[in-house]
Amino acid sequence: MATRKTQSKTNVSADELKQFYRDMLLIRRFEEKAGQLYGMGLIGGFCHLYIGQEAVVVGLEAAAEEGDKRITSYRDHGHMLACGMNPDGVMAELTGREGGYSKGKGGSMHMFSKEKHFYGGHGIVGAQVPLGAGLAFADKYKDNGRVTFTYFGDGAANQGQVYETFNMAALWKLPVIFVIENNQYAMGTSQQRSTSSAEIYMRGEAFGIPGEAVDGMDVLAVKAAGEKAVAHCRSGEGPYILEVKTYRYRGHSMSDPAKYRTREEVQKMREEKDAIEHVRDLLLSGKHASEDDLKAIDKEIKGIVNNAADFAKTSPEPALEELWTDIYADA
Ligand SMILES: Cc1ncc(C[n+]2csc(CCOP(=O)(O)OP(=O)(O)O)c2C)c(N)n1
Ligand SMILES: [Mg+2]
Repeated sequence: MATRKTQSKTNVSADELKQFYRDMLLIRRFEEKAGQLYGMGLIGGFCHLYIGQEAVVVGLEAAAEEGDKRITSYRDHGHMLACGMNPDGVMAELTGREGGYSKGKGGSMHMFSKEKHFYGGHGIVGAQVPLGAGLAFADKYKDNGRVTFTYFGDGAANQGQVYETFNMAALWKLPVIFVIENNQYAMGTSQQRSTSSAEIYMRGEAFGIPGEAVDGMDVLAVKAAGEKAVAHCRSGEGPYILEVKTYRYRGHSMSDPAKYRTREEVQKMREEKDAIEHVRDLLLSGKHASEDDLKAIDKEIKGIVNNAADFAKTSPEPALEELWTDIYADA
């Protein structure tokens, strides 16, 4: 049984380190902008920000190959940006405009990209887990060597359908990586209050699924663990569980009063564990980049995010006729 707890390191080039910095910063700045637009009343409905968790998707995308699939929950903007979806289209979907990924009719939790193999955006907690196994089943059937990253939270990990999925995925040796993004909270409920065993990565033992816990604030450790999981799945050995220990800095959603944890707890994480600061330090201390190099990246990202916000404000609202498209009934 290969269940264990590691904090692995990997050797990366200066260019890759810069790319990690850039990709994580894009998510952070995009989410900050989304938060601002929400505050201005330009985004309606639910909006769950990913700030703090950036190293999870950026590290795992670095372990993925073209054609691999990903599916996640409602906290999904980071996953979309990390797999290369266009920030303009994501932001315009948040504001409910025609130029959005779902033509302005889906919003934050309902975006998809066939081109980037991104299968959503799911608002029902845990629902994406069996769907992710289904995607992997199709790949196994086609024998195409692809792997599916199925992301879900620590709260979702207590759901029954997750274990029905583990059973079938193990039985059929499906090429699926179950990525548990353990940010320590499910809405306002801490892991200590909701979860009998803190070692969620061991939850596959009964099914013979190996699991591993990873420091999710360290993008290099996430990438290394991702590569191991991908190699396991691609070799036909079946599913793998990665419990990625992370933290969200913002509330559960934009309407969260955040009374269940102290400001000091959040501040401590930001100061001591921030994933972007970690890579920034590695770049500067290793002399792989100068302050000016990083400023140039910051400026480039600011430009991309400002353009996305402009696009999201100026793209028109969907036409009335769009009410009758993309629906099951024949209008
Ligand atoms: C089946 C179902 N039950 C309850 C909810 C309400 N709900 C939305 S998010 C959430 C918490 C999920 O926490 P976690 O899985 O840890 O993900 P995180 O929000 O931390 O990313 C709950 C209970 C829901 N959307 N679906
Ligand atoms: Mg959680």
